[in-house]
Parts: sequence; C-alpha cells; structure tokens
Amino acid sequence: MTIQKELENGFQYLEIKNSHAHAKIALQGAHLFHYQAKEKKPLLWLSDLAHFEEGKAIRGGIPICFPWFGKNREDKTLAQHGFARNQQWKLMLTQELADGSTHLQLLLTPNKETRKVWDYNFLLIFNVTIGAELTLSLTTINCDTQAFEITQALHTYFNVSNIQNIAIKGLEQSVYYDTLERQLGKQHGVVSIKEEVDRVYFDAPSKIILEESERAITLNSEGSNSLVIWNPWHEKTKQMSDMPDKSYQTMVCLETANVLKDFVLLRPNESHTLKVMIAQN
Ligand code: TA6
Repeated sequence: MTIQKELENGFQYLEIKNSHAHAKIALQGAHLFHYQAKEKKPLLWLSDLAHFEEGKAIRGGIPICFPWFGKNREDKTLAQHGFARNQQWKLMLTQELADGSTHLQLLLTPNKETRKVWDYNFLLIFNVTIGAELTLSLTTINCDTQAFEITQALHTYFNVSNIQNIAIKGLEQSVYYDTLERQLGKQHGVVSIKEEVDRVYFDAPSKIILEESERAITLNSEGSNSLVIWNPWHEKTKQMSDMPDKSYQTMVCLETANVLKDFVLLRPNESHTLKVMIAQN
C-alpha cells in the first residue's frame, strides 16, 4: 500500500507499507528517508533535527547527488551535491509486485532552475523497490544534442548502534582520495572509524559489507566505480545545525557513487544506471 501524505507546510511524501517493510520517500529529491524491513531495526539514519521543507535537503536517508557530487568544479558558489535533492520529482508509477514488494518510479526533467545552473536536456529516473531488500536505481538519459559529464551519489546514511564498533569490508587494498587531507591513500585491512572520515574509494568492488552490532548490511552495486565514506565526528557535527551534537555516533554514510576521476560521460542518447541493492541479516 502506498499513501500520499502532506505536512502542514505542504511538504509531500509517500508512505509505503507492505508485508516486507515500511518506508517513506519525499517527492522533493525523490529522497527515501525511512526504510525498515519487518523485524529489523531502521536501516537508514535520519537526523532528529532534519528539515522537511521546500528547498532544504533532508539530513539523513538517501539524498541523491546529481549532476555533480560535492562542490561544482567550475563554480564553487553553486549548491553542493547538485540540484536533484532539492527539486520536486514526479511520481510516475507505483506498483505492487507479485512477491509483495512495492515498486515506485520517480522522474526529474529540466526546468528553469536546473537550466540556470546546468543547461542540458536530460531525464533522471529513480526506481525504488521496497521489499525485504531495498533496491535503488538512478538512470540518467542524455536527451541533449551535446555530450555531458556527471558525478553522482546515492548518499546513503546508515543507522548504526555505535560508530566505534563498525567494520566496512570489501575495500582492503583500495586506493582512496582523502577529502580532508587532500591526498591519496591506500586502505590496509577493513575500514573502521575512530575520527572524522571523508574519503572517496576508487574502483570500488561491487560488494561492500557493513558490519555493525549484530547485523551485516550488504551493498551490491552496479554502474558505480566509487564508494564514498563519511562521518563528520564531533567537531564538524557541532557546526551543523541539522545534526544533534552526539548523533555522529550512530551514523555512517556509505555512498554508491561515481565521483572525481570516476565521472560518467554521456553522449547524446546515451544512458547510465547507478544501482544498489541493500540486504541485511
Ligand atoms: O559525502 C561526503 C560529503 O560530501 C562531505 O564532504 C559532507 O559535506 C557531506 O557530504 C554532507 O554534505 P551536505 O551538503 O549534505 O551537508
């Protein structure tokens, strides 16, 4: 069952309830901000101070970063992580599948605001399947007469019991760019987090495992070459008005992405799909 809901300020979202899971997705940003499989803890972290307001990105869940990730390379004054997370998307389809899952499709097309900062004709299609597992895919189609480059991310905030006890497996030996130190590094062993971390792992494998508390969360991705890991730790969290001071202890972002040297070039009529399937046990 999918119910359309609206807050008093007009902010619209969809609530999905089926035999496998419960989820909520905002039309602004096609932003999934809650997903909880039956008998499991919420998968996604959501800030207690998150804004649900027009034009403001929700702190938590899965913001979609597009058509650029981080700062825009040419113009640093443009909105970080692009416009997709602040735009109103159109719901194209809701479908109950035979296995009890729910499939939703949302669409973003150019408008005056997107043209102002990125003057291309494109289709951005987000498919979400809410089942015992969560499947997300973001397809970009170049409908323009010119080629364009994109960087992008499904900036997933995971809910963890204690950041100090997590292990991220699959990146052993990977090379990363450390955004804080502004230099390359090489991973040795599993990733654990004991301080502020903001890294882009290149040529990331398609399977990544996040172990936390008693559960293992597995990400299986396609069309993604980078994995971004982020935790702001205490000082940066204090500077963020939409995150309670200690909340960095219960979140970690593992972002299925194509960023920096892993940008995607699309010629006219070409398309690209960034996909992740997230399972837990
Ligand atoms: O993915 C990591 C990152 O790019 C960090 O550098 C940090 O700024 C974070 O995303 C959150 O960005 P936001 O614009 O949502 O505050």
